[in-house]
Amino acid sequence: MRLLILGLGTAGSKIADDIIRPSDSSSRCSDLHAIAVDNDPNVLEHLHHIDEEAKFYFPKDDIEAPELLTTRFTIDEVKNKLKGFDVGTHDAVLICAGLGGGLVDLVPHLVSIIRESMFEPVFALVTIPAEEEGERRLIQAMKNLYSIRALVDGVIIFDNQLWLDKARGELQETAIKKETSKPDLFRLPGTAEKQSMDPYDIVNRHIARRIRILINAGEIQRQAPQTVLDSREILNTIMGMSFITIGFAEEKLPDSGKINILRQKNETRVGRQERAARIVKLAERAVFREISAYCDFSQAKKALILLSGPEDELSMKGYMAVRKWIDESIDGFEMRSGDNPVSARIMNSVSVLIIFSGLPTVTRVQDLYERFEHKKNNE
Ligand SMILES: Nc1nc2c(ncn2[C@@H]2O[C@H](COP(=O)(O)OP(=O)(O)OP(=O)(O)O)[C@@H](O)[C@H]2O)c(=O)[nH]1
Ligand SMILES: [Mg+2]
Repeated sequence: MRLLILGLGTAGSKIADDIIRPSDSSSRCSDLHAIAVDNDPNVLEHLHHIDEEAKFYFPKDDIEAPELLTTRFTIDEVKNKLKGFDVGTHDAVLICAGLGGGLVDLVPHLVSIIRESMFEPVFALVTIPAEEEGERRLIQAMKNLYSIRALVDGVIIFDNQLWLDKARGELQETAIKKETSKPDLFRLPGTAEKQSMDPYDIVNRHIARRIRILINAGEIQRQAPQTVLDSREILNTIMGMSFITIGFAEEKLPDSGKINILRQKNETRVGRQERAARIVKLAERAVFREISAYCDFSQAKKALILLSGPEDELSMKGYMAVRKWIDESIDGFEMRSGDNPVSARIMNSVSVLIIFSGLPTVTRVQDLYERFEHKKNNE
């Protein structure tokens, strides 16, 4: 898919940078362009994949004072950059931002600039702040969310609370592994290695991984899929569909040394059953545990299922079972699905990605909404 990605603020810029990061497996890189706007020069400096001339520094005070001339000219600079792309260069525009931050306030300006000169649908990818960030940010985030929803063609929601918890868990796990793998002799008490990895970086990787899988779906491949899902179908699933969540679960396959034994096993009835069960389990994990934000997907209007992995591993039986389950679970009648066979040398894992769209709300948003509504009523 050809995407123009606009990263606003620290969260948005970092997510945009991660989405366009070239991957070792992606020789068939699609047409991606990214622009970053932030009020922290240090953040802009450390974006590795976005072109220098696509990074815009926007001082904080200027954003808060829309009447300032400096505000106008920074917006004009971004506008010129956007207008520099030929009509038809992209299939869609994706605006990434952290709700509750400062730069998210630019969304209305930018959407109107985009609508002036482009026909492409505009989507937002937003993060909901974690509880520890305090009530003020949470309330601001809710306001931002509802105003953005009215302006764009769909809002993909990631819950930072859920994903930070997961990221912290992952960091702890690696720390423990490191600790136990070191011989006692070398362990110096009190000098544990400094955790250099920011949990947000892990969260951003999880977010980017989901978007990249979608971007790559339907690209020209050496191995033909049984059911093709192209960019148009992905966009049709999310277009005009309010709140959107993305579930994704992946399982590594045994390394190539074992592949021959695996092949033989694949031919057996037990092997076939195991492969089908793997797909079903991954789908359940994607929906119940590894989803961008928990939601009641029985309220979804549309859904999309995408299987990726080595062709031999993409069990048709498993695929059909997942299709039936999702189709019967959602409220609407539009469900799309497809597979993305990838050579085992490039991707030694199987994954299931599931999109729910047309959600009237998601669990955390509903929770925040009820909490703050109640508070407002008591005031
Ligand atoms: N997923 C993710 N969320 C982030 C990251 N950094 C910040 N956030 C979240 O995004 C929200 C907005 O923060 P920023 O993106 O820094 O906001 P901003 O637009 O740069 O504006 P400031 O508040 O002035 O920094 C925060 O409340 C966090 O919940 C990040 O790297 N990844
Ligand atoms: Mg910031």
